[in-house]
Amino acid sequence: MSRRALITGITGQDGSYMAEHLLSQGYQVWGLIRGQANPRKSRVSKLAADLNFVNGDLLDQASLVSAVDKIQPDEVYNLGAISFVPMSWEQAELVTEVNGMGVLRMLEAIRMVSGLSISSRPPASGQIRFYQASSSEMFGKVMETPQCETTTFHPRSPYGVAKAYGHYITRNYRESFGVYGVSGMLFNHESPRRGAEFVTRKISLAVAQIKLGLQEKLHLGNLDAVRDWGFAGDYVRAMHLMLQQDVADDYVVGTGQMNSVRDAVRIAFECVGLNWEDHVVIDPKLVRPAEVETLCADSGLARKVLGWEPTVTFDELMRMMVEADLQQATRERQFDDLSLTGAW
Ligand code: NDP
Ligand code: GDR
Repeated sequence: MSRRALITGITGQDGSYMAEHLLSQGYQVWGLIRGQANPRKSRVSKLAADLNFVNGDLLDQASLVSAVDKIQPDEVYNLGAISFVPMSWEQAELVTEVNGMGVLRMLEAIRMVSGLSISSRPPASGQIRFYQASSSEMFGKVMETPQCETTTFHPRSPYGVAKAYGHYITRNYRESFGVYGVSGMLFNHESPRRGAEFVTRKISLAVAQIKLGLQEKLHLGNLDAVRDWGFAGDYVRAMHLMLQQDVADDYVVGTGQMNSVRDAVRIAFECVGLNWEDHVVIDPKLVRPAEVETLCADSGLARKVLGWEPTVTFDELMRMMVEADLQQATRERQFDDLSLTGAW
């Protein structure tokens, strides 16, 4: 019988790639859907006819118990979160509820459905395996470069603090109840499916618009911020591999390559033969109250134990995103031109 997986955050970037990856591995895949008419459900359901959905919300304990009980998954991937860091200064309590307490609620759902307690340890096999989407934002103000599994956390936003809670509670349920729970400390990963609010996609969308003459300027904040950016399709493979190990452990995942926002802008504009300095405007309102200046992953453990390697360089990633947005913008402009001329 095929294995069953439950994904929270299925309508997001990672959830969609994860669903595709698991379907390609022969899994039955269920996505947790929030809200009574989630507009992003139809987008992800177009990926594959055989995706299944279940209603639920990381804010609602009973809905998670019900979903886990109904599906009886072999693996749970907890990718649901409010993932845009600046939102966490504006709605700190909500972000903490979803990104921190939501992890506890999902672990509790697994514990209850599995009948685990302090006095009742799980069987060696057949238990539900749990993946938590931890983040390099937990490292924040970095204590050492590159960052590995033992690097001290110093989160710089309510988002990072909530993720640190989710990280530690996952480890604690592993130690307290024997839950097979792992945290992937993933560094920034992007794709043409990235939300438009994140800097790489904001850049690729703007470059496409500027190239077609539909926009003139791109407003950005801190160009000096340095990140370790990879391709989301590579990172869901790492998540899956983490749950296939005999012993649950936590892993850092990133490329080990550092690039600045300025590098991202330069590469993206070069893709369409434009000079970024003619178009980028610095807007102090976009600078964060407490910035994470530099991040770089030491993924030695993931490479050694999981055999994981990234396949897409930063240049290739930016090019992939710009080309996708240029194609989309060109299609939309043709559509607009046709409707203006009444050609159909
Ligand atoms: P997205 O922002 O693209 O997706 C977030 C998902 O979370 C959406 O499907 C959203 O669903 C869902 N969600 C939001 N609130 C709730 C809730 N209350 N209950 C259930 N689901 C909810 O994020 P990514 O795909 O980029 O990231 C996936 C996970 O990985 C997140 O936890 C993120 O914090 C973490 N992460 C991401 C990294 C990256 O670089 N992408 C790096 C490190 C960690 P809805 O349609 O209902 O809004
Ligand atoms: P990040 O991603 O906060 O690292 O979190 P984001 O792309 O938002 O920012 C990266 C860096 O770019 C700088 N920056 C700008 N960022 C945005 N969004 N918009 C701008 O105009 C802009 N100008 C400069 C930022 O200051 C920052 O330094 C992502 C999310 O996916 C998290 O959920 C995840 O946990 C981490 O990556 C790892």
